[in-house]
Amino acid sequence: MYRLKNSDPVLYQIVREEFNRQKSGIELIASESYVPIEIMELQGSIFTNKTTEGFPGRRYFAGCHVVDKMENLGIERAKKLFNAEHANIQPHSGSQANQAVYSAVLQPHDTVLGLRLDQGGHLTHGNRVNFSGKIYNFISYGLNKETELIDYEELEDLAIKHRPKLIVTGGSAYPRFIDFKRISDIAESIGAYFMVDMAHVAGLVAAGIYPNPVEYADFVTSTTTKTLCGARGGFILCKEKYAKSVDKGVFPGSQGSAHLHIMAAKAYTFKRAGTEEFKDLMKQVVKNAQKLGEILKEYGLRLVSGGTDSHLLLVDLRPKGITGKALEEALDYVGITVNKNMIPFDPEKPMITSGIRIGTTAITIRGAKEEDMEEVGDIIKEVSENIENKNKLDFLKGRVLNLSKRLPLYNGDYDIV
Ligand code: DSN
Repeated sequence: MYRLKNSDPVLYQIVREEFNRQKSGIELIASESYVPIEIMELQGSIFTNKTTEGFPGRRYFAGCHVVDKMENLGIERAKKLFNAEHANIQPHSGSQANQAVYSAVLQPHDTVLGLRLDQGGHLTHGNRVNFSGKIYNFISYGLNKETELIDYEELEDLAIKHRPKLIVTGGSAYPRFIDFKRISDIAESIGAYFMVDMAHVAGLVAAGIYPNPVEYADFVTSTTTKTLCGARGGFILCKEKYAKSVDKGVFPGSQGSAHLHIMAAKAYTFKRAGTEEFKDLMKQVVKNAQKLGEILKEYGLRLVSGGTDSHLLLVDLRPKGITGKALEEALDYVGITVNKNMIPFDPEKPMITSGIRIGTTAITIRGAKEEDMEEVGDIIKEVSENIENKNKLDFLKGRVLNLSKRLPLYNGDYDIV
């Protein structure tokens, strides 16, 4: 970044500061990953100069014969990876992918069922402060209080009672497999569309270690970040019969020009996620999450639903009498990044919470194995017991730094100069 260094040294220093933060810390935010360097190259590529609207072969701008090739390549790769009939890879984010499907099949005030945000869902699944909850009549379903799994019976009762036009599932803090077939059957029985937001688990789906929702859903939305470990954007998969309405829902329904530099990075993401190396990575991600879960349980914390089938753990901190906010801050101080998170039926407010959400994608990309999870788990335990003890936290900072050195970011093969 020598040009930036000369032309904007202030911004250059901020980039370096973030690089150092990422290098020297341990990242456990469940929606994060470290992208391959090729993704950064493509996101910073000359495709950023090109403006276009429409789809390959049907553009509103000239000079698109090259970007058409690139978009078609990305579409074909996405379809192949997930065994889908149609793919739209233009959504700028997961939220925009969801907005585009809603725009494709719903009218304002239509009724939709979605998983509650505070029980694992996502803002765009009908939260009242989000566009989804403002424009559409979302009815929320939740989890069974005992099992902390989706309450499929409640979902079915709500579906029969409210006759939604669309049922949405998937979310940001649900550690377990979702029974897509069961929800698909419910949707079919009342003539509703069925949409799965697989953003968190898309990499696991690509690797064949999480059920593929494409088999059951009319629409599948996702990001290419998170477990797919790629570009910062979104995409939609659907059956061929919905291709036209989904494309229209994206453009002109909810977006204007495409972000071609990000799209190129998505095309790379889909190729890489089909490799054996990626499958092995995803298997290790889940093994690491399960190992860390065991360690935290042994320490006396409670895992929502008892464990995980994925990259994600939702940890109930109440057995140790601490809040999500306090532990998030103390872990951040020592260099471990997590996010405070509501647990199901949480008595605390969203800015405090009784839980934290932990994901193992990023640390696994750095080469972490089960034995490293023992160290991570032990540091989390020590931090939990010493939240107010600055001297002890300062000591633990050293352990985090050692671990981060043992697991160098990009194998130490990337620098900003
Ligand atoms: N939905 C947020 C998360 O899961 O962290 C951001 O993608």
